[in-house]
Amino acid sequence: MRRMGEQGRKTLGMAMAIAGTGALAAAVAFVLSTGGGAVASTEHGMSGDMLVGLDGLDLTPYRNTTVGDVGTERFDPDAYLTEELESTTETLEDGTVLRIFEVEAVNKEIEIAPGVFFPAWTYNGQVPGPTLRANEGERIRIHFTNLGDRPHSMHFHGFHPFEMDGAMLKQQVPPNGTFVYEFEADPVGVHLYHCHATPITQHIHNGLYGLWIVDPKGGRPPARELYMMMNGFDPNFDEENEIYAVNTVAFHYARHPIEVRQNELIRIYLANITEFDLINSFHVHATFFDYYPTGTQPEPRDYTDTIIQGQGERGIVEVRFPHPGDFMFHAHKTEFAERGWMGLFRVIPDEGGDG
Ligand SMILES: [Cu+2]
Repeated sequence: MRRMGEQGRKTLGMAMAIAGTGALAAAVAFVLSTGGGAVASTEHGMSGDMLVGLDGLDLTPYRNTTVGDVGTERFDPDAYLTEELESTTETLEDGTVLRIFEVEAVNKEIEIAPGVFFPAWTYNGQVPGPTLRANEGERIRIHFTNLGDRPHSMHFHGFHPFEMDGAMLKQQVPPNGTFVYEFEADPVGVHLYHCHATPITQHIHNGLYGLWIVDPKGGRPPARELYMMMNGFDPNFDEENEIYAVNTVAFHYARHPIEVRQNELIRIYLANITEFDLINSFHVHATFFDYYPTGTQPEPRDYTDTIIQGQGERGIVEVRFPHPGDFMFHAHKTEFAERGWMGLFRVIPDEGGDG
C-alpha cells in the first residue's frame, strides 16, 4: 500500500486526485484538515492506492479550511450540538407542567473564525442562543432580562397571545428592563426564537436567535440528536456575509469532525437564520436522509441528500451513514461552503459492519 507523506497523514480527510497531462503529473487535491487525532482514511476502508501522485506534494495550498483554531472558552460548537438550556419545573393546580427558563440579552465579542472577532449581541452570551426545549402540553415561562445597550425582545415562532409576541414597538424590552414571556408549548416541531427589535436585520445578524423545540407527547423514536443553526456573519458591516457556518464557527466541524456510529439514527434539528442571503442549504455525502419540514408531521416529505431553507425555515433531518469514513456535510451553495459552512461526520465502523 502506498504510504502517504507526513502532510497527507496530517491533513487527509478526503482527497480527490486528478492526474494531469505532460511530464509533470499535476495533482489537484481538495484536502480538509481534520485537526488533532486525525484517523488515516485507510482505517476506514479507503484505499491508499486511490491517492496517486500525492507523495511529496505540499497540499497546504489546497486546504479548504481556516488555519488555526478558535478557542472554545467563549463558545464550544461541540457542546452546542447537544446542550439545551436548563429549566426548572413546577406542577400547576390543573396538573399542567410549568417549565421555567432564564434568558439574558448581553453584548459579547465572539470569535467566528481564527482571529476574526465579532461584536455580537447574544442570548446568554452565546451565538446561537441556547436551545429551549419543552414537551407538548407544557406551559413555558421565560424570565427575560435585557443587559444590552438597546431595546431587545424574544419573539417565538409558534402559538401565543398578542402580549407575548415580542414584535411590536411597545413590546421591546429597554436596557436593564425585564419581561416574562409565558405561553403553551405549541405546536409540536422545531422552531426558533429571535429578537424582533428594529432594524431586525441588525438584531438577528448580530446574534440574537436560537432553537425552540416542542417534543410530541411520548417523544420521538430514540436517536442521536444534534442541534444545528446555519448562520452567517458580516464582520465588515457591508450587509453581505463574509463568513458562513453551521453553529457560528467557520469550518469547526471540518477541523473537529462529529463522530457517529455506522448505521445509527442521527436526528438533526436544523434551522436557517442566515441574514442578507435569500437561501441556505444542507447537503450530506454518501447517504440520503428523511426530511420533516418544521417537524410538525409524522411522515417525512423528502428522501434526499440536499434541502434548501429560506431564512426562518427549519426542519428535522433523520440520517444514517451506511459506510464508515469521513463524510462532508455542507451548504450546497458552494460559496457558503468555501467560506466556512462545511463540516465532517466521522463514521465509526459498527461491529460486523463493512469497515
Ligand atoms: Cu434586539
